[in-house]
Amino acid sequence: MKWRLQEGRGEAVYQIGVEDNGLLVGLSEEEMRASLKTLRRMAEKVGADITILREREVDYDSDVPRKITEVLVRKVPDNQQFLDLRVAVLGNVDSGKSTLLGVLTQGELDNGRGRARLNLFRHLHEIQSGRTSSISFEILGFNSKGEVVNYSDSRTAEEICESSSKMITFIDLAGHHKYLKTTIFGLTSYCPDFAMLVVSANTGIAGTTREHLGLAMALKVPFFIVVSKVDLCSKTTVERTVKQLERILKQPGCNKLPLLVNSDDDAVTAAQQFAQSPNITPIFTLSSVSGENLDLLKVFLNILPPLTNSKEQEELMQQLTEFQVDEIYTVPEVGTVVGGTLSSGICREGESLVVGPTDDGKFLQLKVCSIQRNRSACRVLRAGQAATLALGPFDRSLLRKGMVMVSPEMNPTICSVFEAEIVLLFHATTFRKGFQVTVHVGNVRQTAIVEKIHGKDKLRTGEKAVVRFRFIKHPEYLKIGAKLLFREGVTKGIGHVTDLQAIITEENGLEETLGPGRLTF
Ligand SMILES: Nc1nc2c(ncn2[C@@H]2O[C@H](COP(=O)(O)OP(=O)(O)OP(=O)(O)O)[C@@H](O)[C@H]2O)c(=O)[nH]1
Ligand SMILES: [Mg+2]
Repeated sequence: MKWRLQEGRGEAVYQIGVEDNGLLVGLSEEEMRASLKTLRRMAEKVGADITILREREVDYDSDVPRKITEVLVRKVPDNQQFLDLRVAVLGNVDSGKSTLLGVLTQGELDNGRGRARLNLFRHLHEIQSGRTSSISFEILGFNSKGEVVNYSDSRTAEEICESSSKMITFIDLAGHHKYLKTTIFGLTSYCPDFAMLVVSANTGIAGTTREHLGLAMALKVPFFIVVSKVDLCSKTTVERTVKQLERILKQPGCNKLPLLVNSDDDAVTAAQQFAQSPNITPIFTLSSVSGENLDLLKVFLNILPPLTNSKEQEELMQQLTEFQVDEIYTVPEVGTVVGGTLSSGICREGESLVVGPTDDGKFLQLKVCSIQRNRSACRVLRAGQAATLALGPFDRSLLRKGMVMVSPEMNPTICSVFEAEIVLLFHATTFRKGFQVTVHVGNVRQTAIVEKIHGKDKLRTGEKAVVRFRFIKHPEYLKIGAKLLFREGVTKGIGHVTDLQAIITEENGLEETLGPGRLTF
């Protein structure tokens, strides 16, 4: 059990009544009771809790009924406060994203006129217009028994963290086309484990839905779908929307296997299969006003495991520290604070790091004074975790989004010029040299100019090529292999970084050199 918990990063599902060779023999009631007792004792020994997920009867040659029981065993790893998952929320404007998050995280149903989302809005203009424009984070906890922990019984985020053994951070994004830049930033920079696409039952696939679906697929973020507002329309309309979704998902370009969730049992199956094969796309149909089927989504979220396994996680933690700066604030009496994600290594309170690149390609020294996760203090941050770091008196004006904070020994490569293998997804006319696009790579977002298209003078929709880009403002920290997305008006493309023209900074003798021997400019 210890090993399985470690392998599953703190979670394991046991099937009782299934033989090692997969034969579903089932157990009689008495045998089951004894087995569960043993399992409970084992769990107690390693400090884990168990929850029964579901029971089913099996057809086995026997007079007494025999059952199979699936049990979730959960233990928060000793070096961690809770299990942690990030879910980005996508979907067209007004599809009900913020409302659903409001209902999940506050524990009170919506009135259909936007009451539930009020707690999530950050700006006055959002309250007035009812539209999300920036990125906000909402937390939903589950305790070790699989019960929801949210603001309905906790007053602060700190209390929620304390009582939870699993924590889901939702990244609420904007649906309106006008805020697409911010939405893409949310999807590329916060490294979500999953995306939840919300589609309103009464409108079906409309507005930015297709675009958001395309983004999740292009960035390879496994997603599930929530058809919302089922209280507003007839059963037939809901079915029509589900059918429409299923059709799109099954198309050759998507190649997904839709899985409609109608019962607790389906929700358990969906979570387990989804984790094994991200091609499966669970679909929920629910209402944030009547609360119909909301429980199924909660069952699913409680079981949903992280996709990276413990070995990958371990390897990431062994690497040098690298923190992506996504947000910058000034907090009275604390000073400069940055928000973002630790992409590798670990970061401790009091640690010295360097931040950059600045406009002239430098990295500056700083000290991490304190760390907070979900608004509560935390001494050690581990790879994959999002947090805010207080930097004390460090001058805020020297920072910008897209910078990285790394260990001083890392010697990060920065560049203004890089090459990427791209596919042009859509373009109205032709894509050629001299074209300017907004490039998104992780938390980096900057306008770049197309300097060269290798082997071609122009590119049409659907074509592939290796393209050389030059950032127009300042150098950035990029890594070979990083996923890239670019856009300008209707032009869109995806790809990955294949080579960089590294800039060596002043300390090393100020020169622009070629990449490590591969690049021919
Ligand atoms: N009847 C009904 N109304 C809902 C439901 N979910 C959301 N609404 C209403 O739909 C409207 C839009 O909801 P929002 O949550 O703001 O939509 P959003 O997807 O966050 O929109 P943007 O942030 O602008 O992209 C609000 O008035 C909600 O009260 C639902 O399940 N049933
Ligand atoms: Mg919203």
